[in-house]
Amino acid sequence: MNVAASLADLSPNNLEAYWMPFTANRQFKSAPRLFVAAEGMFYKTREGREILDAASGLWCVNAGHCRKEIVEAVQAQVATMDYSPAFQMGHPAAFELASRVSAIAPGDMDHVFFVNSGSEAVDTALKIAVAYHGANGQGGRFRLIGRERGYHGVGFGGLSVGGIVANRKAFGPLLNGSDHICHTHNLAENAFSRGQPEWGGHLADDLERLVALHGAETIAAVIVEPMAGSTGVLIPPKGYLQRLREICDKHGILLIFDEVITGFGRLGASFAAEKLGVVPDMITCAKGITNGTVPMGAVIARKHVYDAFMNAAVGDNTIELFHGYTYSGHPLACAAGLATLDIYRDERLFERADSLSGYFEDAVHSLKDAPYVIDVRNIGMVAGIELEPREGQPTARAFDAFLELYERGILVRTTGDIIALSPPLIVEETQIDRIVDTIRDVLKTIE
Ligand code: PXG
Repeated sequence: MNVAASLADLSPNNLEAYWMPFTANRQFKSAPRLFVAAEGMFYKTREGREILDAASGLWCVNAGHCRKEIVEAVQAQVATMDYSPAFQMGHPAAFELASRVSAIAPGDMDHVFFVNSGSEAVDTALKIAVAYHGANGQGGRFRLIGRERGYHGVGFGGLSVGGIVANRKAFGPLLNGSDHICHTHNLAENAFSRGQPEWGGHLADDLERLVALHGAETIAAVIVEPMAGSTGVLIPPKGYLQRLREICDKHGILLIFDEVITGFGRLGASFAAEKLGVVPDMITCAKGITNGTVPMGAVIARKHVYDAFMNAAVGDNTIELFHGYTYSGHPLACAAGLATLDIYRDERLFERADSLSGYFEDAVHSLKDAPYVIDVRNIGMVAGIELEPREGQPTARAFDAFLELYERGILVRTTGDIIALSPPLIVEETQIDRIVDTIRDVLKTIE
């Protein structure tokens, strides 16, 4: 294969120019891990080893790798029309994809703004929220509320509402007026919960604290991940999201669900909002919208949000929202998105995820007695296995487990001392067993 041949002579010096994102560059370049091909549930490494993908790449390849229909759709599109201007012009696939996405979104979430990543989706949704209130004559609502241990990408908006200290602390003052409610993670109350924990729904009331502190009339929106992925699979306690919705309604605050990870089947339904029965005002999504094949993200907005902009703009030629990207609704991304949605529908992958989640739950909870395991938690086709940190060296034990699992042919994601599993929704039961058995063996061998 050409790619493999051209990579075969990579020496460490050739790795120097690429400044890798969210990666220990020096560690990586001293012992590189390079993928050169992928198919179905597997990656192939430069050395020719097969690696079982228990992470859907980075939570995005929900239908498995290199799906023929998606590959062919992208190939056909690039040969027909490479690019179409995103502003003041359109192309049919963007309209069709928007209709298809809104059709699987809950309630009246029937307008879709395309972007190119989860970070852009978040910053777009935050801007829409502030401008929405302005359009409704409430320009005093500028505050954006996130949650501790939230991850909303790496733009300044997403960082400001995000709650991961390592991501924030190097970047100076963030957005004025951003604040955070408390997170819901509590091992003392909820360790080894299966599905949504019983304890913690009341933590949504922390939003009332911020309303009392700042005044509701200054708050534009609250953004949360229905299930927080990046900080280690934090599952919403029962009643928590419902309560957030009630408090937002009471105070006229928009509720945004960041479904970059939970969108497109991960929890066993189109969106977490659908699965958990709470309709936000906006959903941000990315990743699984194109099965990770071409970068794309989107903001899905309820009718009242879109209508506010249409009604406020004076004159038919007025641009209603001064926002967008050169590559919003890129033809290749739209082609990939349409082919991806076809696969999700035709193979009933969201339903498959739902019906497989019980088997997955039993399998991951069998790790309860494995060395160092202090919690196992799961929802849909996601699980978090939390390890006791090594004394004085937080994250080191999980990173060692990650490296050893890779040596044994399994790709997982680790964050802090948590191993996160989110396999493609086509995963077989025997592959789930192999993932879990290998984790158990690895935990017996690492310190
Ligand atoms: N919001 C959420 C909830 C995310 O999970 C983003 C926004 C940003 O998306 P982009 O496309 O800008 O990266 C994300 C991304 C991990 C991991 O290991 C998670 C993400 C990305 C990479 C790694 O948990 N989530």
